[in-house]
Amino acid sequence: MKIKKKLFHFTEIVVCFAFMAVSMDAWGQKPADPKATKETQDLYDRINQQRTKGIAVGHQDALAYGHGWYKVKGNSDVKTVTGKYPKVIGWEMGDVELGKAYNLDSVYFDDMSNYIRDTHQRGGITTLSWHGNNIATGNNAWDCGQDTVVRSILPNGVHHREYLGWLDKVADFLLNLKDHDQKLIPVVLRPYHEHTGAWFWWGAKQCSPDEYKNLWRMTVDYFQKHHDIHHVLYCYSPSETENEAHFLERYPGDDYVDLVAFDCYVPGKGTSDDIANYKIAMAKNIEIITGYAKKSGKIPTIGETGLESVKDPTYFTEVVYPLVKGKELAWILFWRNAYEADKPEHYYIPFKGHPASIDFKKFVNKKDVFLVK
Ligand code: BMA
Repeated sequence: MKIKKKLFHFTEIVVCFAFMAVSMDAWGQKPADPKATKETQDLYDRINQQRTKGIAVGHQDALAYGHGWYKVKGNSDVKTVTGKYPKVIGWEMGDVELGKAYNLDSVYFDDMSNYIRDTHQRGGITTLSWHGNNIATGNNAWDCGQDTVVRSILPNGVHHREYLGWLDKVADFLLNLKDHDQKLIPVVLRPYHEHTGAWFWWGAKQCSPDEYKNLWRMTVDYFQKHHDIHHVLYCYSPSETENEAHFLERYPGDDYVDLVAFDCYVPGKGTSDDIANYKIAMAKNIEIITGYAKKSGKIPTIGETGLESVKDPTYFTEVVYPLVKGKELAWILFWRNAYEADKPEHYYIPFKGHPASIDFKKFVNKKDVFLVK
């Protein structure tokens, strides 16, 4: 009897360890790139731990400009309101492929590299998007009138060679991101985003699922094999999708992705009906990405979101927080606070004195919401 009891305990322990091993494995624990640098593995671990502690707050272009200001050293609209910096900062590389000194929103790439270094030193995380131009027409990323651009970029396409030249420029920028010890700063790249929509040349009406997957794989392979870039984690971020099958329709594969995300904004003018629809869309898409994350071991995060002009003064605590609380999402990135005089209403984080700033402070003071000093 006694012996039997002991055996039972032993079996229990074995089963328990086996279960732990399987569940740990399911969370990946490793970047998809087998040659990822140690710093990249560290970043991956930090992001993976972040999601278990709570959600980090991100803001696009946070250090370069904000509502009513441009290039003021040490400034950030998040900091003015809360006293701290966003833990995640998004940057945009559009126009780097043309060899320009500044991006499509007039942020100098040299400044961007310095801001990325500052963020890294502060223990923050950098995520990069790329609204690359339409190589076939010479217009911007939003020129989506053709359904042949992606095909023309892929191997044997008429623009293939020229496009590799564009990727070289992106690679140069990535390889220039170094800390004070000349070590490459690991970053999260979120290329060809919102592709389930049809407003960019890589969108759902502009290329087939296979063409999209091949574009993604070609880009990652070129960075890793031709440029030896191993300090990048890749984030797959469609716009809203209907279900997991839709989410995965253009997914390039687990070997090419580290984080799974989606972009979703409050639609229309931000009325209460629009906010109600946003809540439904957010809840559904959070379920899709966290569900897939659990199966695949990828890290779930919110690629882009926001309510333009933050018209609802309790948007952060009453709308966002209940949606993200306890969902194990690594971060939520709010879109930019434009500085341009002709875009006074284009902002997603309240600035000092804004009616939603008190609510934003309450949001960031929650114990499971994170900024950095
Ligand atoms: C859009 C707007 C544009 C901007 C672009 C790329 O959502 O904010 O004004 O140029 O993103 O950052």
